Amino acid sequence: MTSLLNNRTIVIMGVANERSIAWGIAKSLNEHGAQLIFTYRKERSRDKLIKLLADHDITAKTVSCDVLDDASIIAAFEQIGAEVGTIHGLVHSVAFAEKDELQGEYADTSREGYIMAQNSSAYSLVAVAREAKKLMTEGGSIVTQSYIGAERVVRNYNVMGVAKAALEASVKYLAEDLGKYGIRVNAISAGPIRTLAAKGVSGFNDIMSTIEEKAPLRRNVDQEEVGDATMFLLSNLSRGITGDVLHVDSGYHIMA
Ligand code: NDP
Ligand code: N5H
Repeated sequence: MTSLLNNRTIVIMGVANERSIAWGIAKSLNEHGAQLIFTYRKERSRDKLIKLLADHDITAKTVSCDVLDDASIIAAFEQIGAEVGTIHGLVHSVAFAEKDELQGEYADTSREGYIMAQNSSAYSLVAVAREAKKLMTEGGSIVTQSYIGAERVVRNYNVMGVAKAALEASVKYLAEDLGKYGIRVNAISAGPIRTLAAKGVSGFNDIMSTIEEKAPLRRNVDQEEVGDATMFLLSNLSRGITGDVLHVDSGYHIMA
């Protein structure tokens, strides 16, 4: 395997279990020589992470971070700074919306549900980018995870679509702010992948079938494909790319 990320330290947020997109990313970054640090919210996620790391012979620190809490974010990045000094990359693979908001009409979204989705899924990128920047003293690359529901109306995605639209706009504004420090900010827009967050959400199976029927590649994507594309955006190979959204979706987004 190549060493595209040798001597790069990268923070990964959002591994809940082996199915997480963030875990697919972790495997790719590890294969390419990166030193990894993980943040988690729930103790259950930390326990899963520790087992996954042991099973894959990866040595990495795990740090607690709830993206709804500024003090927790600041403490997490202070701890990361104390451990490693400089970081070169950040993977933001975190989102949350209450289940009731992910069905029925968007018009029925509650104020609390709207704020929760925006806070967890969009503002969280702004807050963590600000802290990560302090540790990116040699430049860096930040990558977040979006979905086509940011661009078009996808049934049931509702409040999360509006949060992802804010996330993608934040990618552009952050790219402009951080570009002068040699820090790039991009998003991946992944096709549907069966993960814990996707579990039990209405319409997920139908959307997977639609991709098999309509996407140019006539198949769904997996965590490894998103992992490799994220690795590219974190590596020097993508050094001229910032403020962009790269679709890893079997080409589905080009179809009418
Ligand atoms: P997972 O359930 O594996 O990951 C979601 C993660 O979000 C969990 O690790 C969870 O941590 C974390 N999280 C939620 N709220 C918080 C919080 N307040 N603070 C810290 N962490 C939090 O699902 P995915 O891998 O599917 O999701 C990762 C990203 O990919 C999300 O942004 C999602 O929108 C996006 N995406 C997913 C697609 C899919 O089809 N699966 C398609 C396109 C984009 P914990 O459990 O510890 O709280
Ligand atoms: C059109 C669709 C299907 C319908 C909408 C799904 C939206 C999913 C996104 C959010 C992140 C799911 C979510 O927050 C679920 C929670 O209410 C309940 N689950 C949890 O709390 C679990 C335990 C934890 C781990 O989850 C989180 N989030 O912390 C979209 C799909 C085709 C694609 C998809 C699933 C996109 C996406 O953004 O994830």
